[in-house]
Amino acid sequence: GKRAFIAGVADDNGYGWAIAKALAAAGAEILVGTWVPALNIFESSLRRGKFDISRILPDGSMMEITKVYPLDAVFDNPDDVPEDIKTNKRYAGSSKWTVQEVAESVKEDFGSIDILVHSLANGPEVTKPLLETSRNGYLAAISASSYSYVSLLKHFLPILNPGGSSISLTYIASERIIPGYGGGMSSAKAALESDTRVLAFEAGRKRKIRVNTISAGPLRSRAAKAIGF
Ligand code: ZID
Repeated sequence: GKRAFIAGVADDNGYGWAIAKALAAAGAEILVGTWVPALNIFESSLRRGKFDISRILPDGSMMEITKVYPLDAVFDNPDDVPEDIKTNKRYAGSSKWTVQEVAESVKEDFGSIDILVHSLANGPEVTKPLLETSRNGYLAAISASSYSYVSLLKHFLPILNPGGSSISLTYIASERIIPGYGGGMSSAKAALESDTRVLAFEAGRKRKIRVNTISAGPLRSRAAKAIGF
């Protein structure tokens, strides 16, 4: 069977969860990466059975998540982590959650994966029009929503089995004007789409890994509600 790592699952409402279920239904083993600040509530909800109905697969069995890894995809390695995050209560309770460390942990635990899914985005100023977006807000959107994918693929590439596949989720606001998708999120998705082409070329040549992005339709995830979509 195939093994999948899905980055960006913190509840049962988003694309990451739905993709995990589809892959589980197709027989894949499921590993997920959960944003550090959301980890406790996700793990306790899982344990308490809050997602049990959502875990039911078409054949009546339940999706098993083999392991949940804490992840913050805006940090590549411990040297990148600023002091205020290191000492933040929600982060100090977990360890090895930078992208490089998560890839190393997955390698230690399982050796390799076949499928890498990026289902995460964050734009702190998403509700602001681009004209009112600060430099920091714009760069944060790009860091969390675009470079996070470059970094994930870079660090997981050595443990992605040749013939494997990687996908991310994008949004058509990259190509067309969609008021309300601000804060540099439209720019971040444009970067993600361009990077997908370049990374498909590079990862295809380097390790025979396919790289695609899917332009998603509307789904009332936590992230979508935050924008009022
Ligand atoms: P979600 O909240 O379930 O997933 C986002 C996840 O990212 C959450 O679990 C966060 O905890 C996690 N996260 C945030 N920052 C970090 C970080 N630094 N490190 C690690 N994890 C982090 O929301 P979702 O399922 O909507 O989002 C998944 C992907 O789908 C994102 O790339 C979205 O941009 C993309 N997407 C979603 C929608 C949608 O409707 N939900 C659309 C397009 C793309 C869309 O906005 N019409 C109107 C709107 C849309 C489509 C059509």
